[in-house]
Amino acid sequence: MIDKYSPLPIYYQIEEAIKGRIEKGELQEGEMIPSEREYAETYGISRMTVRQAITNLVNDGYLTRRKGKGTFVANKKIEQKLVGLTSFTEDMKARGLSPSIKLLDFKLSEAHGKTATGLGIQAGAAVYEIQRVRLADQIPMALETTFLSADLVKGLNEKIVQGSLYQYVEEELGLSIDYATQELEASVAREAESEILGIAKGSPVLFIRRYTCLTDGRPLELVQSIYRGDRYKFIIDMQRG
Ligand code: 16G
Repeated sequence: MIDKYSPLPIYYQIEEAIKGRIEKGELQEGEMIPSEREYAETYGISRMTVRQAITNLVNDGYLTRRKGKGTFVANKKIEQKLVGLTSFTEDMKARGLSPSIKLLDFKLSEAHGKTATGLGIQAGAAVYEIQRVRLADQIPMALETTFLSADLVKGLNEKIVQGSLYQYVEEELGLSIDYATQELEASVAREAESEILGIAKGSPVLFIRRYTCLTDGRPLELVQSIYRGDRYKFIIDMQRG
């Protein structure tokens, strides 16, 4: 209920009311919320005030606006803690989601420039270049391009990379994965990426680069991933001192 005499601004009270309904599940993911006019009438306030509340909730990621359609409850993002070195398959399973893969490209080519340097191999040496869409419960989450030294990751084929790469590396090849360095950058989806990920062109995405090493010091992989900004959220715990 709105309290016009409260020191809390009315738009804030509306925001809290809508948030509360989302948290209680009275408004479900993907559901269309009432229009500005309906809210204004229900609460006896101006549409401007409602608009302010809705805009704040859109900016905070609780709601999404779809042009010409209305405003909807946003999908809950996958929260990924940046601790420990895990694979996509492990991350999804740990959440009770079912991981799957759509293989877009699998090729053997020659390493040059940064790829060769990054993988610690000679220019011209053979590399696998794999492009995979990573899905959780059938929803595309990320587009991943992986480079691996063909000499190190032996016997790879199209079937294997439709399952967990880390599992193959550890269980089949007996290699021991040690650490990774990861960079995260904000970006927007280009046309091809947006089609693959099922989002609008220009949508926010996270561009991630991972460089992974084995315990014997050999570089295992160079990976470039594009994660959907509307589905993913990375969390880092920090300790002072
Ligand atoms: C994650 C890693 C990727 C790794 C993959 C292995 C990020 C940004 N990337 O997607 O570097 O190759 O896991 O997953 O986290 P898999 O074992 O399920 O194939």
